[in-house]
Amino acid sequence: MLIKRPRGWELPESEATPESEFLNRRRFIKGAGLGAGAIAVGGPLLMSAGGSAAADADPSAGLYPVMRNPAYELDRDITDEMVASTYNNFYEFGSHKRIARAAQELKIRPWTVELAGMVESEQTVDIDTLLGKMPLEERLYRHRCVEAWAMAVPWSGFPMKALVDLARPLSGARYVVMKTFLDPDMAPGQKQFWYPWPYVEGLTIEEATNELAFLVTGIYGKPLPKQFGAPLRLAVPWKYGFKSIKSIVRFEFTDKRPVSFWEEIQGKEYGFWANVNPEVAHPRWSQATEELIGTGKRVPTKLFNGYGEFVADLYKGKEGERLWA
Ligand SMILES: Nc1nc2c(c(=O)[nH]1)N[C@H]1C(S)=C(S)[C@@H](COP(=O)(O)O)O[C@H]1N2
Ligand SMILES: [Mo]
Repeated sequence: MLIKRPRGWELPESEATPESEFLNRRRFIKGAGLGAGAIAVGGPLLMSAGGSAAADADPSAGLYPVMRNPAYELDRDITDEMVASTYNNFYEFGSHKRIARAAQELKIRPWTVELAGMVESEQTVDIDTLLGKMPLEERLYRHRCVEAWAMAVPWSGFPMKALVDLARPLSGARYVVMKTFLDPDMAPGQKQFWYPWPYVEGLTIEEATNELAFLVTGIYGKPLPKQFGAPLRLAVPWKYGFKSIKSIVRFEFTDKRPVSFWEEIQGKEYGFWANVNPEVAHPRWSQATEELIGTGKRVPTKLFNGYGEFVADLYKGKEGERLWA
């Protein structure tokens, strides 16, 4: 009722708002004194997909929506917002898909991010300061879970390269290790002592600075709902979904390859590289096709999840390694 306007993902590609007009409209909205609150209230109340309707206003709400970068095209429809928002993997809140409600317990402010290890000087950055510095944009990305389901969503965020530049790694650094928060009282899944909490993931510096590596802060034109890994999660769409770590509190630069969460639990099934490949089966199922959640459709899986043109060169000369899953 406040501002009736279609948002980017509600339009067919061909009708997407040209940049200039988009910016003018944002200026108009700001000028008219309608702040973040107005825009957030206009959207569907998916924050409360989990019930706790008092969904504390996210202080970053005024930053969204952000302009779409048209470089990343989809070959499928965007997944319905309610479907994507209620089908998540976030083991900190349960080892099944319906964790959206439980995940509302995640406290996302105050939130700081450490840039540590082999860097010129270690820093701890407040998330809202970080958001103010980083070049926010929207990207349509596919996401392919190793369990053979997939979605396609409009993430908002910034290239991971911008964060690596902010961190100023030393020349000897070869990997970036990322960690999720550790707070078993808030996230009951972390009381399951047989998992090696906190969740850890890693990329090489070359992967982290590849243009596709994206740090996500929003989705569907709004701040990231908690179940997606607010306030900061990774999206590396050419790799299986478990690499895309949620709710990150620390980036550590190192010269040693880390052992990631799933690799530690079951190294035979989940490796470090975990690039999508339809021809390399998981030990317990085929990776040839994937289910597009919410549609009842299965489609063929693509090498590198269809992103080979961006990332295949990263793996030249590494053919002897276990590059796939
Ligand atoms: N901290 C953390 N990050 C995580 C996970 C998790 O359980 N905990 N699950 C991973 C897996 S297996 C997938 S498929 C994606 C799911 O992201 P989505 O819920 O936004 O679709 O998050 C990944 N990141
Ligand atoms: Mo996954």
